[in-house]
Amino acid sequence: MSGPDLRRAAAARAVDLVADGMRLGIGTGSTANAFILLLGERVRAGLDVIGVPTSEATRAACEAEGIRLGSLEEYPELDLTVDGADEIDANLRLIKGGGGALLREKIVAHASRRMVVIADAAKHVPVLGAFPLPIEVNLFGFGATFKAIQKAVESAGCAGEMTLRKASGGQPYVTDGGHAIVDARLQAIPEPERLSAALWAVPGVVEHGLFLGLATAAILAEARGDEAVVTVLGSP
Ligand code: ABF
Repeated sequence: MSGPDLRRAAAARAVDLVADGMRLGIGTGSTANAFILLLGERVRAGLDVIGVPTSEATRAACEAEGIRLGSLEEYPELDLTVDGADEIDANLRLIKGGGGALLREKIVAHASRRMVVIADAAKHVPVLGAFPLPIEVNLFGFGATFKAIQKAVESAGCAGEMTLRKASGGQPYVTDGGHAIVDARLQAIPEPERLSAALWAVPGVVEHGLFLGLATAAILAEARGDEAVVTVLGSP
């Protein structure tokens, strides 16, 4: 049982939640891509939905599958968002943004009545933070913002190394929104709400990858022998 099989198993359960006429937030990443492929099959079989993509990469993937797309200007309220995550805790708190799409992902999730996370069960953790927390920043005044982020992190009882994310060519990574990302390697985030509030208080921080109170369910797939077993947390 490979990673792609597990992603497909979680995505298949999520596709079953999609009903005709829904306005759907569509996530980013390899698990979300598995969902997009399965959704494309349903659309070609007659399912009528409108998708709002969370990244330019997802827009392209949806277009390739013939999924009708709209925007939050046209559809400010969505029925359901299906997206991946980097970490998920027992309270459905998430770290997202390893793929760099956290700002659009959070805007879309916030506009949705329900947000269902699809993931490999290995991403279900007792405490968030082993995965580096992405923090999206405006590059103006970066030196000052970086220092303020360090202080904010300490004030929330966390510590660790922080680095400006680089693209493969070595230049700073640029998000779809034209911002940079600081990755905070904190190992553990004992109080995610406290860290979230502290980061939001820093003016140059555009958004961070802690998704708190947004996910309503998580569909987690794990291998048992030759089978993918799917567990659902929360109410999908
Ligand atoms: C998006 O893609 C992100 O928020 C998260 O960083 C990543 C998960 O990717 P994958 O599904 O490829 O593991 O959902």
